[in-house]
Amino acid sequence: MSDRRDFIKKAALGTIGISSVLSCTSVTSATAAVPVVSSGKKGSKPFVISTWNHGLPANDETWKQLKNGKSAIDAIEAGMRIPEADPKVRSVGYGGFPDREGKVTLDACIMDHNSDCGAVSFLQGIKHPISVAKNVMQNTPHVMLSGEGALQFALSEGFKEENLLTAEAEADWKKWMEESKYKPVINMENHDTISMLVIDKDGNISGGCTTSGAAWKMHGRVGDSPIIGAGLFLDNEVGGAASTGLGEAVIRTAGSAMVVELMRQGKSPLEACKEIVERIYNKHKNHRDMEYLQVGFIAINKNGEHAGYSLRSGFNYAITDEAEGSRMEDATFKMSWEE
Ligand code: SD4
Repeated sequence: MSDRRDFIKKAALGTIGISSVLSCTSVTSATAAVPVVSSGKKGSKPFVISTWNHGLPANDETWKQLKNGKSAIDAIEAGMRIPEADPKVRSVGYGGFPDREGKVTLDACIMDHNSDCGAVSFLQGIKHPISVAKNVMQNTPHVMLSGEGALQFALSEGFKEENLLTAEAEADWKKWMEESKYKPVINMENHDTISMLVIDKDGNISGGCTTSGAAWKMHGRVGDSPIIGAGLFLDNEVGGAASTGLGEAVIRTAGSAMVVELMRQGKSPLEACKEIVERIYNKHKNHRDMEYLQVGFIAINKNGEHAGYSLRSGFNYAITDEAEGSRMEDATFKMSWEE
């Protein structure tokens, strides 16, 4: 256990190369050391927000598509395909870390302003789960398809089956197998889902989420990201929320749905994210997951106010609007990794 704790602490301090903590804080402008309180900001329309550094190129693509008159759903899909296709992004799509058996298994969902939604979970061999999720929404009577059924559906829709395990990810998996003796390692640097929320020019809210989930997970494990209400939720009358981090904790607390409900009751996006992170902390402070627990939320409301808040330090998100273009913001957080 102590080895793992040391590993997590080192990761939080930015001493491990593959750490998203490292990559995120290093790119985040001059404010890296001091978290920015992000609340009460009135965004213009359209407005795009997404998790982590890989959110920047995704936001840019989504923004371009919105400006070209594409629907928010098509724009979200186009944006999320960027990190899905990038082998350097080790937590989404092609190049994502595999599970314990060396299989890359993917989760994704998408939701529009009419509360229509689609999702895929435990999907293998298809590089763009966000697109399959969109097709589930648009071309089936269902919300979620999983595993072999999701793959068969994707193939029937013309998607191509391909190997998603890159040589680099395979090498990391083999190394992990040696050192960790097949135990799961769940912590921040293995948790870099991209979740995105969009307000279109008409003020309508949509969102999406795509991930390879927790690295080295058990085969068959599905996280929060494809689950409407956990990894993503929106109500066009109120706002939207999406998560990143340990999916088990977010599922246990219906995280994103709860953030939206708190906004419905009048909380700001920051207040709502903070309250749910506090709730997750309270439910987990004596739980076996606590030593490596990290969760973060992004949220927007109908006024275009936005926020990001996480349990522990190191979470950031990309925002894009007309006035300032695309940039990163550090989320405020409850506690450091040392606490
Ligand atoms: C999961 N929540 O599968 C996802 C992973 C993640 O940032 O969010 N990474 O548990």
